[in-house]
Order: sequence, then structure tokens, then C-alpha cells
Amino acid sequence: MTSRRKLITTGLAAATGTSGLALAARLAGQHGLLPPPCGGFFAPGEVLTYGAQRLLTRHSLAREFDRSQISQPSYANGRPPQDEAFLRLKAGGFTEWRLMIDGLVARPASYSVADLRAMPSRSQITHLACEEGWSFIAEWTGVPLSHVLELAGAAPQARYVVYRSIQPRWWDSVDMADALHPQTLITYGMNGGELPVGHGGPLRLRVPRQLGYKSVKFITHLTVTDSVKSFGKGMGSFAAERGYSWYNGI
Ligand SMILES: Nc1nc2c(c(=O)[nH]1)N[C@H]1C(S)=C(S)[C@@H](COP(=O)(O)O)O[C@H]1N2
Ligand SMILES: [Mo]
Repeated sequence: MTSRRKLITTGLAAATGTSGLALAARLAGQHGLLPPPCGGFFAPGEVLTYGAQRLLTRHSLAREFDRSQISQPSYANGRPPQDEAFLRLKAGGFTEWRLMIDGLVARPASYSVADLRAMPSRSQITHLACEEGWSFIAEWTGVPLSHVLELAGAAPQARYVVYRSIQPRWWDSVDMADALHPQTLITYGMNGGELPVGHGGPLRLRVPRQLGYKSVKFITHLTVTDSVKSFGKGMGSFAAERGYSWYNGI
């Protein structure tokens, strides 16, 4: 870790030649603000963006809107799963849906949607922006991910939460700053009703401080970990493996 950090910060200083950027990179390193190994041409830029944003926004909230600003209609992107397993769960009103939590936790668990609905909830009206340029505003209701992490007893050495969907390619991760952030919700409701299947029902992780693709729909599995190395190609998300950035602070 130390040598990678050194490599990145030294590389940045050499590449930019400006002390301001080098300083930002060094501060990011000192504060443990490094994204998972991202490799490739864009790596130093991504580290810098991540570190700089983290220093500035660690405790800040994504903008929340008024009810009158909710988009009508909302825009559901892509088709929900059509496979038999999903259709069977849907026909059963998702009573059999489970969200598992494991990894660096004292108490691994598996929750139904009803279990999550019985936990403390939060509603917030936020903007979901797709990297392709469109966006919409909706009210999201759910249980803060931080609450579930606390229930499960996440270990102090936890650094990331990896989340997976019933759609195998849709998995991603956030660092603990976003995992514990009060606006990061396991959502089951939208605009006052149930979360529609088109928007990821029955359960979706909403990460409103990042671009839309971090808000993975149809989530089934959370894993608390100190490293994302053993997940996929070790880049922290399937999106990152395809060239999208792992961190997209907005
Ligand atoms: N499981 C899953 N999650 C997903 C996607 C998807 O296709 N499948 N698309 C992502 C992308 S690229 C965006 S922009 C948002 C779109 O959210 P919406 O369908 O509610 O508009 O969901 C994200 N989460
Ligand atoms: Mo997107």
C-alpha cells in the first residue's frame, strides 16, 4: 500500500509538475483517500479527483429537492430482468427476496424486504444523473446502509462495501465514507409508493453523491471487505472493468 501510494503521488508530481496538485495527491494519500487499484492511463487523474473530492465533500450532503420538483414521469433505464428466477420472485410479491450481508461483519445476516421496512427509514428527494446525460429527480425511501452495517457489526478494518445484484454484471463498491453516509440508502420505496421494478425494485442501493450507475438495482448481497482485490478483476466494480471510473463524485 505504502509503495503504491508513493508511486502514485510521485508519479502525479512528475506528471503535473505543479506543487498544488502534488500536494493534493499527497494529502489524499495521507488521509487514506485512494480508490481501489485502477491501473491504466487514467489512473493518476482518477486518484486526484477522488482524493480532492473526498477532502472537500466527505461530510457534505447531496442536494435535496422539493416535492414539486419530482420528475413526472421518471425515467426507468433498461429492461428489468426477464429470467425465470426473477419473474418467480416478482409473482410472489418479492416476499422471498433476500439481501445477504457478509464479509467483515460480526453477525452475517439475510434480510427480507419486510425486515428492512421495519428498520428506521429515511426519505430524500435527490437527483439521479446518468453518465449519458439524462437525469431525473425522485423521492427515495429506504433504510440507511449505515444502519444495516451497524446491525451486522462491521469490523473496524472495513474499507469497502461491495454490493451485488441479481443481474450478475451489476456489482459495484463504495468506500466507507459513502457506505456510512446518511444519504446512502437501501431503498424499497420511490415517490411515496413501492420501488417499481423498472427502477430496481424490490431493493436498490441509492448512492446520491455519485453518478447513476453506482445506484445498482435489484440488490441481493452486501459484502464488507478491507480490499476489493478478490472481486472480479480487483477494480471494485464491473463498470470499472469496462473503463468507467470507480469513483464518480458529483
Ligand atoms: N442492476 C442494474 N442496476 C443499474 C443499471 C442496470 O442496468 N442494472 N443501470 C445503471 C445506470 S447506467 C443508471 S444511469 C441507473 C438508471 O436508473 P433508473 O433506471 O432508475 O433510471 O441505474 C443503474 N443501475
Ligand atoms: Mo447510466
